[in-house]
Amino acid sequence: MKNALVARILYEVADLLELQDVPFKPRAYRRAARAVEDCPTPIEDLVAQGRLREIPGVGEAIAEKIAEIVETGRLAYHEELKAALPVDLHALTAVDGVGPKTAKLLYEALGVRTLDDLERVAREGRIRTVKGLGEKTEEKILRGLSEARRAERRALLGRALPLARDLGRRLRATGLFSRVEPAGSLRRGKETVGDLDLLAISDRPEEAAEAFCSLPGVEEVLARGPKKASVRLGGGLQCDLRIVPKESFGAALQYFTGSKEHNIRLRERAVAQGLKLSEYGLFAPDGRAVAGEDEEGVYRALGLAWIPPELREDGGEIPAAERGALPRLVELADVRGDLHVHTDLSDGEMGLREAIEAARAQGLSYLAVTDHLKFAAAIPGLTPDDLRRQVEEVRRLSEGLRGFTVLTGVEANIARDGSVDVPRDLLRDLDFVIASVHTHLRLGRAEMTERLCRAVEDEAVDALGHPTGRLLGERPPYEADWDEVFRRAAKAGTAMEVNAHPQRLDLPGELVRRALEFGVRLALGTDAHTPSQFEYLELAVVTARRGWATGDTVLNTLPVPALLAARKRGR
Ligand code: DGT
Ligand code: CA
Ligand code: CA
Ligand code: ZN
Repeated sequence: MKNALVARILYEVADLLELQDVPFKPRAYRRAARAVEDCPTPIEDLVAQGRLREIPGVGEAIAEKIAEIVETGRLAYHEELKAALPVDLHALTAVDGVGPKTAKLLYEALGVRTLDDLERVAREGRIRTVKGLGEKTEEKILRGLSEARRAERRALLGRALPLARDLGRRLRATGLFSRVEPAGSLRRGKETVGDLDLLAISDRPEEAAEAFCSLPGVEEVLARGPKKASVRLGGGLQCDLRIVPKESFGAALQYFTGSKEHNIRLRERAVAQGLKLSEYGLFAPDGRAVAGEDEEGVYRALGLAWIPPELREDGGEIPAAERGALPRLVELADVRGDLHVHTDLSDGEMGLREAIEAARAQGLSYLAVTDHLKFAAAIPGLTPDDLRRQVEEVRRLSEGLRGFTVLTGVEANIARDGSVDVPRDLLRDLDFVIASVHTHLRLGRAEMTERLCRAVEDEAVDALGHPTGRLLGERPPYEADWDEVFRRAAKAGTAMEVNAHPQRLDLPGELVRRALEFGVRLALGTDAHTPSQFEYLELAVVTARRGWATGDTVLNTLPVPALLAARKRGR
């Protein structure tokens, strides 16, 4: 799968064009880059099938360029543009506070080409000496650097999952494997993964390893053997494949799923029972295998219910499994609707009808249109009049639909003082109101806490959108007293969103768990801006599961009438 490579080059082209003050084109390249990045189908398949034009934002010119990248691994046009600014723009602009313009200034004034260079000049206090930049920028860059460093080494779950699925499909198609399953942090649904771990059974392990090492997208073979093979994929991510015998598959799956902390606890438990647990099986003192072929058997022999991988973080899951008190976690199939969707009336890339079709294709029976309200002249968003027209259109359209409901809604902004800009006269017509922070992200802890509390206590607000504001690999969560926010949200009856965007996954799993302890309910939202982004829903579900969420804590497992009644404003 070469989507990451293609997206990266297109993003750089956009940045480079922008630096030359070329109008319109940067936006077009960026849009195409985002669509390729978000596209769960391998881009090389679309090229081969002549289907590139199906991707939103990809016209003839960009389609040709994508084909060139897929075929040759590079783009001549990109290299021409790059001659003027020979720096690692992709890595540099991943740092919060560094856009293309800043990268250019830093290159011209200080010769910054790489993240290492950037870190050096920032630490030496030289960024503030550059004309046009200042102490504030320097501080922001220093803060952003550590996040970007972490991201450099880890991949977003939302990008890694389709990649791993594609590899799995290709391996199965060789006919050399009787089983291929994801393991590691990927299987646990961790928000970022250090590498992809795959586990397989094969009768012909030598050939199987060979097939793995020659998959498209493999850039370098790090190890090749009949038990373990390791490759580096384009984009830098490593993938480990372990081939194990059928009789120890369950033990290996358990072992390589981890987490390490969970495994340590489990091994201690085995030892206490006079057993030995390893990746090969669970063994009695006489060497007899007690379990190993399937994972359930391993847990059962240790006196435990099978533990969903998302819970295997040594967070009390083992005692709960012992008592038979594991929660029945929410599942993708339980979710009936999407509570956060953007259309082309604000900054989305799809029309309302397209959104409905895509949501239906995901098996959903409703969605809430939650376009942005305009809060700054330069940012796309709805005026109150636009919103009024949209409400009417949604009502009209919804009447003609069978088996699908479109809810009206809005994503409002939380001002610095915690007030929310929903047009109050429209409130009765809005089925679902999300309020999110989009400005003044760096307030002190006390001020941010009060701001969020005031917003969740607003009678108009049904859910707090992407509550912590984190952008994985780019910026940390806001400073806030989350216990206080959850306590007051629970009291007010306001839900917390679990935003499914791969870079957000917000609330994060740990905070989902905390919020649930306070009795807060969850609203899962894809934040989809394009049709293919409805597939992100799974990521919100996995994140909620990591927070021990059951189906009844999630608003959108409810059918529409029950959902409307369960909202704060329905009570
Ligand atoms: P990652 O790749 O950093 O996102 O995290 P993981 O959890 O996928 O870690 P990884 O790839 O190093 O190893 C995969 C699993 O193998 C890990 O979750 C648990 C198991 N494992 C690896 N090393 C050890 C170890 O030293 N002790 C134990 N008990 N388990 C280990
Ligand atoms: Ca791993
Ligand atoms: Ca690994
Ligand atoms: Zn949104």
